[in-house]
Amino acid sequence: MLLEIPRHTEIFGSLKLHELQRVIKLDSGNYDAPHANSIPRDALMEVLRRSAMIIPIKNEKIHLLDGVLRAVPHDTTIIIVSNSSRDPQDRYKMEKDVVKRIAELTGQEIIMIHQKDDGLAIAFHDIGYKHILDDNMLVRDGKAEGMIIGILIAKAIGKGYVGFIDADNYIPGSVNEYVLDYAAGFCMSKSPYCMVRLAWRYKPKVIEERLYFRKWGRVSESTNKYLNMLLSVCTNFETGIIKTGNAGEHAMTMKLAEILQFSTGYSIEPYQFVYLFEEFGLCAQEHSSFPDAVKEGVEIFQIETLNPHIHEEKGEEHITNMLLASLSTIYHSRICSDFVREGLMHEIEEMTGRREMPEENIKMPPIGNIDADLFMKIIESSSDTFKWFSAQTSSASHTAATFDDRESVREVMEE
Ligand SMILES: Nc1nc2c(ncn2[C@@H]2O[C@H](COP(=O)(O)OP(=O)(O)O)[C@@H](O)[C@H]2O)c(=O)[nH]1
Ligand SMILES: [Mg+2]
Repeated sequence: MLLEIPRHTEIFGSLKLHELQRVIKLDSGNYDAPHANSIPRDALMEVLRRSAMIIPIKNEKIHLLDGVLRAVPHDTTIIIVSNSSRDPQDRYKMEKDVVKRIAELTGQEIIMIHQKDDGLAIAFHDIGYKHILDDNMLVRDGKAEGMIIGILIAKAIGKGYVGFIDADNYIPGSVNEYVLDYAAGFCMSKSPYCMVRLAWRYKPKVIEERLYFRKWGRVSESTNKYLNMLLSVCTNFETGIIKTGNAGEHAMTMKLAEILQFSTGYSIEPYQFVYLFEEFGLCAQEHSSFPDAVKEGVEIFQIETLNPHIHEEKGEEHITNMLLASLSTIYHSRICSDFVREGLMHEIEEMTGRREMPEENIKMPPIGNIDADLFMKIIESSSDTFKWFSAQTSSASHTAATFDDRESVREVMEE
């Protein structure tokens, strides 16, 4: 793959924020271009083998999930965390049927679990991570909560990289590109603490019966503006470098995933920036709980995809809620200044007609100290919905963790 070399990089404490890079060519063979980042095919494949793609899903069209599953490269493990309804129609069962068929046809390793599984709640309870549980002692609703489950499973099966793919994507070819873009980002990184965030070249919409290739949506525009303002005020140098504040499609090294704090629901993505600013920005370094990351540095790549992004339109209320959650996460940051807060308040007033900032989003601490093998063992023994499809001939590698009871895997395939 050939990618532009970023012309500019913002350095903020231990953070390296690279400017948006465009994909010049998706498959460039092994051509070593003098004025671009050239990533050889083999290097991409090696990263894919050590990656898991996590698909959070809640009541999406089954056709869309089917397309997404077919698009993820074979050597990457897929982890589906579903919060879909089970009653009156059991949508999880429908999802499981599709997954089973694809796994049997393709031999790809696919793991799936339901977010509201009692056994999952028991696992979180027993390993002492109750921050993710609700008042009923089940895992709380929310996309972030689903993502954390996926990260822990990926850790247990020894993956070094995790990426996230939404289940409501209409273009399988785009999904295939996202996975390769993630791998390219990791290949460019000089630090083991690395995040890759994608920006769409276009997000097409039908306007007056014509397809209009829109560049930015309302939520991204506003979130990016205030994240840039937060950064500018901290460094005293104005910047517009952040273009991926709400990037649902993003990936990170397991080392970075282990030290991130998470914010609930849809606020998870913008909060990743806020948290990284707080933890690794200028003022925070001396007191960091993660001296290794401070020393190595945290690198963030932003890649503009070649393919357009077409996903399910979820309506105005969804957009407003997502924007409120994003802005609130910036407002409540401990490094947010009065100047930025005033701007945020004004934005919210324009949007809702009320001068009222939503409450602070729930935060969940880093998962680095969790014994992921134990977590997985508890799930395997007490979960009703956990399924692990893996053909014995699959080339997927389980590098760090191996399981005594791989028998159960075979059982699943024979079911
Ligand atoms: N596991 C899980 N996934 C969720 C939840 N809520 C949303 N999702 C999924 O998260 C992905 C992104 O959500 P979506 O509503 O499309 O948000 P948007 O694309 O950012 O507007 C989709 O695949 C959703 O089905 C949840 O509570 N749990
Ligand atoms: Mg979506």
